[in-house]
Amino acid sequence: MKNADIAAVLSETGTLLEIKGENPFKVRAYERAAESIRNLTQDVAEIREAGDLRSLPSIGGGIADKIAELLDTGKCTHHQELLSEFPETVFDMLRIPGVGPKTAKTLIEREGIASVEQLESAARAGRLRELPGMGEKTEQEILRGIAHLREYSKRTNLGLAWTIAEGIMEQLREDAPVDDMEAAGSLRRMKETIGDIDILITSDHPEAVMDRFVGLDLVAEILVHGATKSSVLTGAGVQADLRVVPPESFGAALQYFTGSKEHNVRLRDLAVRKKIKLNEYGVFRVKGEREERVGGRLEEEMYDALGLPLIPPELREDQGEIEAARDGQLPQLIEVGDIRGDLQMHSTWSDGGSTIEEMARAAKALGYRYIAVTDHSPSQTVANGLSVERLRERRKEIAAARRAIPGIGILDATEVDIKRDGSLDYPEEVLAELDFVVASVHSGWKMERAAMTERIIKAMENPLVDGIAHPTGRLIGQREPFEVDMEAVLKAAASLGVAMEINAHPDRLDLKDVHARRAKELGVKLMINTDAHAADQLQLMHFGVATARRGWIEPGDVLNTLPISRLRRRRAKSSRKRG
Ligand code: DGT
Ligand code: CA
Ligand code: CA
Ligand code: ZN
Repeated sequence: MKNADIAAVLSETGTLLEIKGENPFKVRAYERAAESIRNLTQDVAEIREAGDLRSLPSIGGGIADKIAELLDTGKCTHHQELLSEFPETVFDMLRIPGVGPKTAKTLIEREGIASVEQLESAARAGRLRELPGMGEKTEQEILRGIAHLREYSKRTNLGLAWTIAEGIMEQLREDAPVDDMEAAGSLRRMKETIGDIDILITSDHPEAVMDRFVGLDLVAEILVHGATKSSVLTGAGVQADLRVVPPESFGAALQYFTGSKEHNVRLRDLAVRKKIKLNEYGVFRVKGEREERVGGRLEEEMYDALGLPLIPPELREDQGEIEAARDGQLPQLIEVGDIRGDLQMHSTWSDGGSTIEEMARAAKALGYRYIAVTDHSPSQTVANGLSVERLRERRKEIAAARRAIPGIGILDATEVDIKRDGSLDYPEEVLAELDFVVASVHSGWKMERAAMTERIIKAMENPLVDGIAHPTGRLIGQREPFEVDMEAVLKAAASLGVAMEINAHPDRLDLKDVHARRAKELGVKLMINTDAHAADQLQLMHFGVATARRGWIEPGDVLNTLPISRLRRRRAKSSRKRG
């Protein structure tokens, strides 16, 4: 059993106990244990063999026994018993924004609701407003939540789709006769959600590759098994299409199947006017009745035939990239190699799974020159936020890590909570002691738009704030962004010189691509950070960089492409100027 599966069982146990109205400490213990397992970088099974599960953070005796049972049998009796007490769809209901354990309990016990469909019709019929703790507003919220969920459940988050596609390609590369292989479609464009995975290959033995593909372990259902195209449904519910194309058409097919459809339609219009024909087989010059093939092996040849430079896949959305290419105005997009440091991460001091030293070593191995350790502030009690005393205490460990690991700068930093009134969760003199401060909203999601906007801008006006983390608070497919006047926030960021984060975690990608692009237009500096809660999550940076690329961002727009000396100078200047 993988760590993620064990964490899921523990977290479900906590949720079911909460619905039952069990002791909150017990509920919390399961949630913490799940979080602790999720953040581990080592397999739980290995840890158990090496010693005692109880040595893990937040794992007590009772839970350790349940983990052992899971490792031995793949099941946990306690979890199974709890599951049997509730309708099978209880977790579907809980995924609806606006339905928490308390609401679920009321719905199940009072109304006998056992599915999302039943919930929807009850809400439509106005049957929920009479229930304790609910009202017409809750009813509307639930209906909106259901609609939102339906919209997102058709698509998969980029992070999951990426992992699945990499897994497929790795296995095919290992034991199938493939030559060229490339993921196309929205995945290559790095869209935040993916409808299906499209993989293209060339091969001398297409049937063998197809057989291997439909026989992969992760395949739950075979939709099509053909000689040149196969489609499967993976266990995670994501569809993957595999196409075999002739080598001389690989570039043409890659261009065609990368899309977007809108981008391709524009290209083909352009081609027609130049008496050129583009399709998934190649690019052809039309001479009367005859067509002369001018390319198709390489993707560049497709653009070259139109007199255009190759347009990076992330830009292919028909958002001005064709005009920019024509005018020689394509941006020099940022790359992962331009990033010199990661400016948001959590250590074991708050809710992270790795020590400061482990984070620093991992970052150094990635080639970074610095990191900012941004543990949470006190009001984040659930995330073990640091009191002023503990924040100062942490400084000793930072100093020790600096001595132990030369060659990487460790910024003594925080992710400080922006309170409801826009004030910050640490006093000024404490913020002034730090090397770097990002501020963010973690509470009061449902504030009015104007109030939320004012709240964030007030935080930015504090000269000790360097940047705003995950500026809209969204969790893709799980939680809507909060209401905020993004234009006003970005304008304030530009004039105050506060950086806006592109949070690289694939469930966040916040700012999103279009907001990043607008930020750049307004002259806002961005920072691309992983918000890693364990050392291995530092590798999520490329999702943030891809989102930045989709926002036309260049290295010069991004704070963490600068050397650390410039960051320090910037902070000193900003607090002098404004303070
Ligand atoms: P998705 O899967 O919904 O996230 O988005 P895509 O872009 O991956 O779309 P998909 O999988 O339907 O098709 C892959 C690419 O193939 C698409 O981006 C462009 C190309 N394509 C597919 N169907 C058409 C079409 O009817 N017309 C044109 N021009 N291109 C198409
Ligand atoms: Ca696709
Ligand atoms: Ca497709
Ligand atoms: Zn945060």
